[in-house]
Amino acid sequence: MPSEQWTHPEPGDGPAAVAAQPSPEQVIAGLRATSEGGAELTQLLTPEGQRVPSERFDRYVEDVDDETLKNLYRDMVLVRRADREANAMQRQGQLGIWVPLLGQEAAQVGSGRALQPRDMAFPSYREHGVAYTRGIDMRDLIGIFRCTDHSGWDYQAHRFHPYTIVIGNQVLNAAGYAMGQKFEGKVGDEGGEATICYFGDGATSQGDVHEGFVWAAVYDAPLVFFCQNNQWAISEPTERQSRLPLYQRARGYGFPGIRVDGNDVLACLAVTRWALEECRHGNGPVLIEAFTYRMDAHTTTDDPTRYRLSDELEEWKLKDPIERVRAFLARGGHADQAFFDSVQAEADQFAAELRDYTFNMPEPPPDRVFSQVYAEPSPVLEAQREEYLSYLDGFAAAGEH
Ligand SMILES: Cc1ncc(C[n+]2csc(CCOP(=O)(O)OP(=O)(O)O)c2C)c(N)n1
Ligand SMILES: [Mg+2]
Repeated sequence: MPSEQWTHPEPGDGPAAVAAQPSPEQVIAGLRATSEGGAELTQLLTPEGQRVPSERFDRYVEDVDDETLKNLYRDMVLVRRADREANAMQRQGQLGIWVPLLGQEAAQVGSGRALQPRDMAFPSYREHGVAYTRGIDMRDLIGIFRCTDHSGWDYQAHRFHPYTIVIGNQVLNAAGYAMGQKFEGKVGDEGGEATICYFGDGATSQGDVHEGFVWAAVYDAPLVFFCQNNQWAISEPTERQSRLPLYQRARGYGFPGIRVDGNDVLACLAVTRWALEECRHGNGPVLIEAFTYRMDAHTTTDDPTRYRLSDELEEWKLKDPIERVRAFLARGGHADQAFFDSVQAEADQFAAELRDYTFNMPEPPPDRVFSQVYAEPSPVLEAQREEYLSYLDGFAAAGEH
């Protein structure tokens, strides 16, 4: 049955909603369409851990020796372990919400490790792995999800902007920032600066993303648009975003687009290095579509069993980003069991520290919202602060009687 006939029901169990549900056959037909990246997928490491030579991209990972690859493996294991710990902490009532990155470790670590310290990154809300590569302590990140912080890091120091929840909005910010880099003459040679902007497949339907594409294109801004196509925008599949592969959209704006295997850390590193190099030299922007899969729920408030079959997840488990590096390292004798055990032990320790910190995180005073909005206090804000504090005092006084 053609996919045009698919509709997605509003929440509810009425007959109309049930009739609108795709049949398992329709879902399986869609599965075939979305689980393969197609011939255009750039891949350097197969899901089985075989190295695939690439005439175009091998030169971008020439320096990746056994030690570097082991470090990339370690990065991904640590980030996944922290992600799983945070997910569990939300279930235990310690976090208000968590946004899992499970399955997207290679896209995030590979692209994040391609950046130079001077480059700027604009994330959405799932980029914990990129944050880690920018030197942000996971403990500083967790406050957002415990609702004690809006953003726990100095974005200038880390060259990593605060998380953006409004879908696609950061693309405009990144386009403006990258135009600034261009205007200030920070582009033109090997030492040039570039910006990378992360967003999802669903975000490509937002006006902000299109506007960002247009501005960046016509000003040749040094901007790498890094779209993590994890196949889902909450419950909406990619067929509801685009009739053609997302990377091909770049052509309509006049810049190159490329699809990379987002579960292949080596390919993500190589392709992002290439794209950044293009940007540094003034040949930006570039769109990268990292073809990957969100293996967990959209957030801890979501239940993916309502809208997708577990077959899909099972299929993507065979393409796990960590397992293929492990297979490559083990098969080639580049790493032994002691190495894998030590990484696991380190990851457990990393998670334990995150848990310990979260449980003992100091609660900010209630008037903090007034002290961290503007650089300078103002009489109006000060009056509001006083009013709020005396309002809270009213509860304390009432409790005494
Ligand atoms: C402007 C706006 N509209 C709607 C939402 C609600 N919302 C939050 S996440 C999301 C889906 C985003 O999907 P995608 O861009 O694929 O990113 P992913 O979550 O898969 O990483 C939506 C619609 C929002 N945050 N902002
Ligand atoms: Mg998505």
